[in-house]
Amino acid sequence: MEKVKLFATWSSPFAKRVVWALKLKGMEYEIVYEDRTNLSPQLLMYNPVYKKAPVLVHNEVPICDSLVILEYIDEIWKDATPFLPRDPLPKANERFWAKFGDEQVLPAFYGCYKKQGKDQEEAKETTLAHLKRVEQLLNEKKFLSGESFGFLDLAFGWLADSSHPLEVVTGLKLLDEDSFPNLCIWRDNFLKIPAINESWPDQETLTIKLQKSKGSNENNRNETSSFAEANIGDEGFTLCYHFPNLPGNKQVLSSSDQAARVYKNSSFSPPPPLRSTSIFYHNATSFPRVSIQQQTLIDSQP
Ligand SMILES: N[C@@H](CCC(=O)N[C@@H](CS)C(=O)NCC(=O)O)C(=O)O
Repeated sequence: MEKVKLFATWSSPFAKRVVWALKLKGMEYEIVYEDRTNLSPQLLMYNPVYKKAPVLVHNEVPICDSLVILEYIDEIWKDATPFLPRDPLPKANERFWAKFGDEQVLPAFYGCYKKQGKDQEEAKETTLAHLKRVEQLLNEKKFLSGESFGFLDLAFGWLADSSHPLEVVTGLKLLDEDSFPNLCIWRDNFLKIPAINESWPDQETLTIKLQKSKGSNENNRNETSSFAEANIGDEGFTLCYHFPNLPGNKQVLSSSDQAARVYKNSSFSPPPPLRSTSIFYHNATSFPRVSIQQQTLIDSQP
């Protein structure tokens, strides 16, 4: 009996591709969520070199680094839904672009989210230049790997999955239909694949998560206080924001154009293994500047 365990941080672009791969192969697996800021001793034991998640543990043996894990999964469970071509040349080509995605496109894209002002402008320019290359690579193919979904689509899956939430949070439109028509169609095709569509987190939850961690990073502490609660389910977490100072309204949207799935009942009590922490969240657009002083969550930053 195969024993497959994945150590992952919640909503990580690297972890998600492994989850998608396992689902596409139809594998049963157990997932252990790691807190990025406080990785477990077990994770550190399994990945002593980089000390990062994800790590796949197959029959007690760890495999590290998400792109390496994808190839491993493809080779071990080769009968179901192959990801990489057998021919060495297209295979090398997919590996090359996957590396480009992780080393160039992903840091630039997330840089737009993490940076401000001039630095953000520079990150945007770099991102758009990289995206142009990916747009050309895609040409009019349905998938980055060709006419059927493959390794390169998994490698770039974070772009389909996170681009819209990142755009909502930053207010920057990066992947627009006029400049990147092929990529926009690809994003739609990607998100329609059942194994991906059914996986966490959904777009709305991811937006809330990114909004929250951006607010937390920005450390806006001097505003009207309020509080939020979170509920953790198998598919991620949902937040409920309470704004007692807003007339007649104790539940609000959590970001400019995305509604939190709100819990009406403020007597909500979180199930284990939640832990409490204080974070500060700045809702920049929909509401007056507000900080959230209490939040209950399990979390790991991507
Ligand atoms: N190249 C690695 C990157 C993994 C990575 O950056 N993981 C982050 C979470 S998204 C992490 O574990 N960070 C912990 C830390 O930096 O201490 C991969 O593809 O697996």
